[in-house]
Amino acid sequence: MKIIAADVIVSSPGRNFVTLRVTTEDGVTGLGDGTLNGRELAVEAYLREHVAPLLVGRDAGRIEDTWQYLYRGAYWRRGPVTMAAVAAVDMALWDIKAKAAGMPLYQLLGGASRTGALAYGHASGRDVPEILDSVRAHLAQGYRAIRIQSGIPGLDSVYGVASPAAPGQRYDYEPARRSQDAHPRPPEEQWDTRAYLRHMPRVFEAVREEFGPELPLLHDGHHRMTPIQAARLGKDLEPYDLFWLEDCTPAEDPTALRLVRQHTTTPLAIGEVFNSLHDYGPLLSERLIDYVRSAVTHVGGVTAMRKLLDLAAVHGVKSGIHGPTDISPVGMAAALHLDLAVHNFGIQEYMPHTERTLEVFRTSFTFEDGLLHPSDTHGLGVELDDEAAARFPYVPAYLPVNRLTDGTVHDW
Ligand code: EZ4
Ligand code: CO
Repeated sequence: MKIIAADVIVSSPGRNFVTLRVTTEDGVTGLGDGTLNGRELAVEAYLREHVAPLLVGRDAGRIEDTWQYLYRGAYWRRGPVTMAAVAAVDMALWDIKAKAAGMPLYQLLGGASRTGALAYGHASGRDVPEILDSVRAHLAQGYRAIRIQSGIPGLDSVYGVASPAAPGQRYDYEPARRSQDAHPRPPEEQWDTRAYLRHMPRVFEAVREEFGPELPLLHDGHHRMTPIQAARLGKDLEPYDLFWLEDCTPAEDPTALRLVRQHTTTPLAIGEVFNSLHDYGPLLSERLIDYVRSAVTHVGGVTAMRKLLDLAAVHGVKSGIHGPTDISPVGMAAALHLDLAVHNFGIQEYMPHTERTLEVFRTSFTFEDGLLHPSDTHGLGVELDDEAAARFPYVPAYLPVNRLTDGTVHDW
């Protein structure tokens, strides 16, 4: 089945998404997600200028060969822009293969290993009463596992804390700030690690006191601690039995986790900013983490994610696929097919997309009783409405930059 077209669609139904649509001579189409938060137009240009022309005329069925051709064949391999582009192609080709086979993708990946994928939701608040309300609201929506992020006394705005919802509105969290300015600057947030380290154990103490020992609780450190600070937080949170502590140190130095691991039994997760299996370095072979956090969209697609999860399985490490709203519904669907199929599934991050996003992306996956299911629709199970997409053109939007209270730039 020859590829006759590869079109890039950038749309902004509430936030920006980069989608690749591959069309074959038989009229079968496949979608892939190449969204890279705040750098969408770089992926668009990479796909349009350097990848799409290579796809036309290729056999859509040769997924592994196409992956290797785009990865190894480019000489300049890896990097977030390149790998998001490779991922978009890879997802689209798996979508086509599964549609042509008349199956949902998870069947091609070995079939279902479970009835659904345990999802975690995102509770947050500026203070403990707001957090407890947010946890209650998530439990009422059916979530069976919950991430907790908290405001820090003395800091105005902190990663992961949603602004309180207006009456009747959803409690949304979206870190990339949109601007109609053609060349906007990223917004800035403030940070103080010592204040954070003092405050978080109190937050988890209050949540456990209110909701008991059963509920799986997660927390994201978002790359802000030094190894010794992360070791201390892991230790201080041990009484509250976290499901995981995510991204406790900056991810570019995987060896930092050796020190953290020596000090705490709090399970560790890392990898959302990784764009290659090789970024994990010794993390898997030395068993320095418990969950891999890569996104299908950023690690190079279904092909790369399957290899990563198989390598993780060899070392007893489980999946925790990244699933914020900056992963499009296409990337989310790809994650759900893998979640259903692989043996070493751990948990799936889930932040529902807005109504507006779902006008552009027609999804079929379901969320029921805390479990996600990709549905039995053939392929990935997501289609893109071109007319709706055209109504939402690109809007510049950037993630925040973080500064310490003295002005020093810090990891966000
Ligand atoms: O900040 O996806 O675990 N989830 C996260 C996300 C990331 C955003 C960055 O684009 O850390 O909220
Ligand atoms: Co994270």
